[in-house]
Amino acid sequence: MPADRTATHGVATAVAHPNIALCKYWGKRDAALNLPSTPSLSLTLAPFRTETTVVWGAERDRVVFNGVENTGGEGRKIFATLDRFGERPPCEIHTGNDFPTAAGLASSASGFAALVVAANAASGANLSDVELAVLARQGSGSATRSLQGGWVEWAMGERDDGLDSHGVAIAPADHWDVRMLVVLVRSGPKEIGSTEGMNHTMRTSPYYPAWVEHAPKDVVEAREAVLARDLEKLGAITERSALRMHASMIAADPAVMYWKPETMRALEVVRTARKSGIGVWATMDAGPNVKALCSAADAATMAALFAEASLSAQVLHPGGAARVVTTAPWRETAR
Ligand code: 2P0
Repeated sequence: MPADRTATHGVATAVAHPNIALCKYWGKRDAALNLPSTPSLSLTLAPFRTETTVVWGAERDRVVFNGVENTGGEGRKIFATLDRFGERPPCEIHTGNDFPTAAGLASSASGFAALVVAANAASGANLSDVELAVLARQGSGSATRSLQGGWVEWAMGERDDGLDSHGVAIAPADHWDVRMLVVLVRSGPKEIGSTEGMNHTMRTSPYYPAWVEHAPKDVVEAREAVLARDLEKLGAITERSALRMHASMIAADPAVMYWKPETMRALEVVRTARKSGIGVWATMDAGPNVKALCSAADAATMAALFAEASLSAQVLHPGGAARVVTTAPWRETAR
């Protein structure tokens, strides 16, 4: 959906928070349009954030990531996303995360959400929220959920063109004051990227059809639990969605196995705490790190329990939508 007109020059900076799925996305029904095989449901989380500046009209296409020029292939998806805004001049992207990148902490979600919001402002394309959510999805599926704050559902959609498959807020960040603890087991990049991992699971796992069959019901029930602020119900769905997703990848041939010994240790802390009466449930993404969902009141106790097991946890809380923080008229600057 190229815009009719975009600016020749413009600069804008946007911020976005990552999101963690409570009901996971793992697999694509259309690879070209990046349409998912299942619906998913997530919580956008602060204070982790990506900040991205788009210079629309630069000497050449260039990406500077955390202060270092990116000369690898990662820029390809970024510029493909900018191409979808319509005819464009060369662009410079300055982007950075204040949390580990590509470690299963949803950096591509906040990254592509911040990118499309900044590009929309810098280019003057003035696309609607839905148009931006579709562009973010094409960049990286989970990014369509980081455009919105709080509790977000991403429908599979029914249309072949995918225009009905994008993140939609079901409740704002202040609807429910829960906490997500991130237990950082490894901060380096994951061994297998999400896209590759899910494509391989789709092709080779005999458990993949079962994953796809059961996921939609989880999303319906999770939505009800969010709206009713029923942590026990949401927690149970959250943990089983993550474990079923991992079961489908572990059953791939060869297995996609993100788990490390500390992963098991963190999961054991969660299970033991739950047996002792604390309302806490685990989730995991495409990496060995464990996230634990609990009430605001139990977050400090859970952080202490992880510390006792020699695991360090950061406490995140519901965060707001992706947003423009500054725009500036273009001017030539010395580089
Ligand atoms: C999720 N993940 O729902 C799931 C759970 C990882 C595990 O979305 O191929 O970077 O770019 O659409 O969004 C990570 O995959 O994948 C992801 P692409 P993406 O959060």
